[in-house]
Amino acid sequence: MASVNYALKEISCKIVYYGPGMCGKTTNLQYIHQHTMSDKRGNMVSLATPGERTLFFDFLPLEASRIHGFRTKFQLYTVPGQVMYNSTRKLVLRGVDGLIFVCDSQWEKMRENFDSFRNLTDNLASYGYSLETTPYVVQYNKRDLPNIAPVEYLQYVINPRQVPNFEGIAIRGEGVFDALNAICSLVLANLSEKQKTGVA
Ligand SMILES: Nc1nc2c(ncn2[C@@H]2O[C@H](COP(=O)(O)OP(=O)(O)OP(=O)(O)O)[C@@H](O)[C@H]2O)c(=O)[nH]1
Ligand SMILES: [Mg+2]
Repeated sequence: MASVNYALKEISCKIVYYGPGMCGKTTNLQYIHQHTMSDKRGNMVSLATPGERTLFFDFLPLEASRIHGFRTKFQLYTVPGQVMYNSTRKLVLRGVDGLIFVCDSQWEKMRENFDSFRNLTDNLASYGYSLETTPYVVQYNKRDLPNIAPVEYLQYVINPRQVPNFEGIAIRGEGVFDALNAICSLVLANLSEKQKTGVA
């Protein structure tokens, strides 16, 4: 969970990109890395197979502006989408503060999207977390491809809770910062609410 260091006046939050294999999670992080001022980010660490599939995770630390005098840091992670790496996905979720669920918009990926979303729910539950209490947004990626489902359909299948959703073309950066900004705001609002009620 988010850590607040009063001595250093620093808040640190963990954001995880989740979704099926090849939906574009790593591509989101690469775009953010390439389009963030170097003094606002650390190095991106990617542990990938030779075929560029995420093997363990990607990691990118970012620094946002000060809020009430506190330096705000976001640690961005991706999970490996391949079904066989579930124990790693579970590990990456530990201590998550907010999620971006990345969907592959292509019709033929619908089952994988759905299974990945269910897998996310199960893995959160193994820590006693849930999507009721963990802020998340949805990014419908690959909107540039020809065989894609309409957003209304994706909303029906993946997003019955109607959380904020964004169309994305991560290879061109479309929808990448929209989704990131939205989840960062939700995470900070959630943290502030928890502090007020004394939960955090
Ligand atoms: N056409 C298109 N291709 C995309 C888009 N986003 C990502 N890709 C491509 O999809 C492939 C997989 O992207 P990754 O970002 O590696 O996918 P991932 O979700 O990290 O996959 P895993 O690490 O296996 O879970 C790459 O070839 C990307 O260039 C997009 O918006 N449109
Ligand atoms: Mg990846």
